[in-house]
Amino acid sequence: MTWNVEEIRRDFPVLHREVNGKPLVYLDNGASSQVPQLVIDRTSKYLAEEHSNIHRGVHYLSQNATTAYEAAREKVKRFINAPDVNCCIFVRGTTEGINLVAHSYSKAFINEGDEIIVSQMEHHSNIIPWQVAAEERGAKLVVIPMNDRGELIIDEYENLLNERTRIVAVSHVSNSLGTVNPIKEMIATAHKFGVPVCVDAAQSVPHFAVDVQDLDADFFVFSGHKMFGPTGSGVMYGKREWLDKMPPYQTGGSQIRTVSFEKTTYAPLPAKFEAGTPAIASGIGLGAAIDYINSIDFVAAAAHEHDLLEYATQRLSDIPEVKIIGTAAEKASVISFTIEGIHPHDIGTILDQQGIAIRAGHHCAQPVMDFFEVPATARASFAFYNTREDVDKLVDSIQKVIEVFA
Ligand code: C6P
Repeated sequence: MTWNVEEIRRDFPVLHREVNGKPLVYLDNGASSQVPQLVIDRTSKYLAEEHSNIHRGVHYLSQNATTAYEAAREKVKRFINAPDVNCCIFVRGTTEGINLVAHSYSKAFINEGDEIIVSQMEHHSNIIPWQVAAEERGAKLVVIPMNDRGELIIDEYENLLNERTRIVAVSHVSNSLGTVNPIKEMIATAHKFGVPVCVDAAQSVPHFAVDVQDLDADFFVFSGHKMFGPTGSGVMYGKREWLDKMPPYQTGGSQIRTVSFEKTTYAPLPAKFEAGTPAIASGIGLGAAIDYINSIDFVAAAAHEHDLLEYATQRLSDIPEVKIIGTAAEKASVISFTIEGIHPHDIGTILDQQGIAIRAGHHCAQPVMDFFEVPATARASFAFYNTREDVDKLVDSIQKVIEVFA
């Protein structure tokens, strides 16, 4: 099946607006992807007709909302092929999900002298929670290095694993470089040492199908707003063998079995990790985003994105002043680049005047910037609704930026 990008674009209302008097060219999907009408409609239907608190009401609306929210959890289960719906914990996003794992897992399993492995290309959300956990537990953070192309050095990773390693936390796809890590192999290697792996999947789920059982991931965390869903939605999947032994991250309403002033006992999964009223509309919206992904040809979408990546890489490589940061053999549709003598913020600002949205900055990955000895990069990140014409506009505008600064 060929990819009909024009038809797909009709599903996303925002793509048809103008910005600064120019048709919007949205190339900041790594930060947040756009939302299809289906998700907008489902979320507003909930807010207009179904809104109520969940898991606690005997009245019609509450039961209805509970059913819709739990149906979204079922969709999540099928989307990642989780073995058990109750191991899919709703969170506000990847950041909250990783904080949950780092806090709760480290309390149960990490002690003085233990080691936590992260990688050099991690987003701050997959560094700092582990750094804090290491400080609190007297453990050490160990870092998998990468090469000049922005690929993890797998031989070094294998050497870092040892009997002190308690967990590996690594991204599936790097947000700043686009690198797709060999996560299945990395998990298999960690498991030889009996070590679980927490996968930051924020940048993989929007681009290709995932299967947590095939990967054998112990924890798998992602955000709804990067996969065509609303902000405030996200998922932390964990294997039951770990989740059952981990203490709650937050405590309060909805997650208990019994409470007295002497002692509290906790509800079974998933409630144990879902204290308080959740982001109900966002969770239902995430379910609708999964419906949307299921309604399109996701394999053809990935092929289309790959074509955009190759085309953009080729066109940007033809500009001598442009340097692409991150040239891994396996990449998702993310291109970071610098232009000699021009700060990425200036690039981003001038492109914005042309209606082109990219991201400029350190992308919450300062260790990556340090490695490549740049303060920041400009980053174009593509989704399946982008076109070769978007790439042409990006390239033309970059040429103009270079002329302005010449
Ligand atoms: N990256 C980007 O522009 P939240 O903000 O919780 O939804 O996701 C955090 C996060 C964690 N891991 C990775 C790999 C990410 O890319 C992100 C978010 C955005 O690249 C905002 S910094």
